[in-house]
Amino acid sequence: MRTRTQVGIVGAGPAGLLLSHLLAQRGIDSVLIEIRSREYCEARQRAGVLEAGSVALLRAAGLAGRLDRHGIEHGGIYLQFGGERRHIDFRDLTGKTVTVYAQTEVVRDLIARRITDGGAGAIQFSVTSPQVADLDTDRPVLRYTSQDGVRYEVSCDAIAGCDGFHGICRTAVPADALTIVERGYPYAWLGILADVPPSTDELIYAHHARGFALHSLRTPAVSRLYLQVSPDEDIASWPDERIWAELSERFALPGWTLRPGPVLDKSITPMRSFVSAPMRYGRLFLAGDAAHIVPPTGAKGLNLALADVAYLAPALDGLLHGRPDKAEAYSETCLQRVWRATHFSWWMTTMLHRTPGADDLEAPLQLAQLRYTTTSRAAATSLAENYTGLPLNADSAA
Ligand code: RFL
Ligand code: PHB
Repeated sequence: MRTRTQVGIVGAGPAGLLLSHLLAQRGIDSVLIEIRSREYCEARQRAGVLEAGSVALLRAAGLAGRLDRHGIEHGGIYLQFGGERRHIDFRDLTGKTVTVYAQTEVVRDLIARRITDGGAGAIQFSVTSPQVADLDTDRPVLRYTSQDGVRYEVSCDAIAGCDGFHGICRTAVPADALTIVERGYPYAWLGILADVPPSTDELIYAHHARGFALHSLRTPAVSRLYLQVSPDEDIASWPDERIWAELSERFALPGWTLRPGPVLDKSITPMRSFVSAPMRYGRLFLAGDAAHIVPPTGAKGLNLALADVAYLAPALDGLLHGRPDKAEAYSETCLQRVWRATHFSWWMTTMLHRTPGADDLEAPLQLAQLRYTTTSRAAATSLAENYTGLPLNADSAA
């Protein structure tokens, strides 16, 4: 079946969902396709920290009803190293905060709103054989087979590739039109969701001779914790008791105990830095993880995805109405922010993780940097400014 829309969007993660909402608010039609089911998208455990700018963006887009009720504002983080736990006070250093609100909740809110506004067909879940073509023409094409088996060919003015790191959009660009920069790290994160109140009032990032650990949370009753493990680690060799024992050891401080509880979800995530540039090829615009990946230590991935589409929506609006300047600036504008976050995430990651087989220099350098970051107001402010987020491009709020 041949149909027509203004913007074809591939992927119903945070980037694709927010883009379709921002376009609808501007009176622009989109078709949003997703290979997974709604239930899968709503259950996938991922990020938990929203920058102040991301919260402001969701509020301005009328999407913050539940976020404002259930999000937990945090005014800092702890850095733990060498037997001490030091607080970095974001409010004092920058006047800004972050909000703990799970990506699963952001995605649930966005899906519910798109379906309320656009009807049950606003998002095509569980599609198969998605394809994009004719990207270097002004009528790019999106093809897919719907859940009920109908093959669609959608003629578009532009296509947004919001299909994450493993999607089809980036790989549809001729290889010689992209420059890819990538580094894999020799460690991974084993993450758990636990049905137990957090043992801390703010996130703890812990440096330890046995490897990094992070104590985060989802709600006052649910904790989220991570352990540095080897990238080829078999999750079967990590029964719950072993995970809690290892976490307790890495977070240990006199007079403090980690409360264990039932594990609700368990997974291992590899870590990489990846940037593919430019973020545009003809009428295809890449956004979020489709174009760039950061290791999760800086809590930046979700925030970058939201920032990309906050700029992309007005850029596409302009492109469709004879004002292509923002579309032309899209890639460069986003990449500046992406590279800042790539540096910050790399810096946090390499300061806190133990490299297997590292020489004797690594740990003392890390400890010196951690001590400096927690005792120099200038150094602490730099961390706080990057963690709470640099301002969105001025145009993006328009
Ligand atoms: P997503 O969320 O991967 O969504 C892409 C969607 O596209 C679908 N898809 C396709 N659909 C149609 N056709 C195809 N061919 C398709 N191929 C794929 C997928 O099913 C999916 O629904 O990308 P998006 O929207 O760019 O969002 C990016 C974020 O999800 C990601 O950057 C963050 O989760 C990263 N991240 C964190 N970011 C933060 O800002 N703060 C954090 O605290 C944080 N913690 C994390 C994280 C990521 C983690 N993992 C698991 C990678 C912690 C972890 C453990
Ligand atoms: C999380 O809560 O999932 C989380 C928090 C901070 C990070 C990464 C993940 O740096």
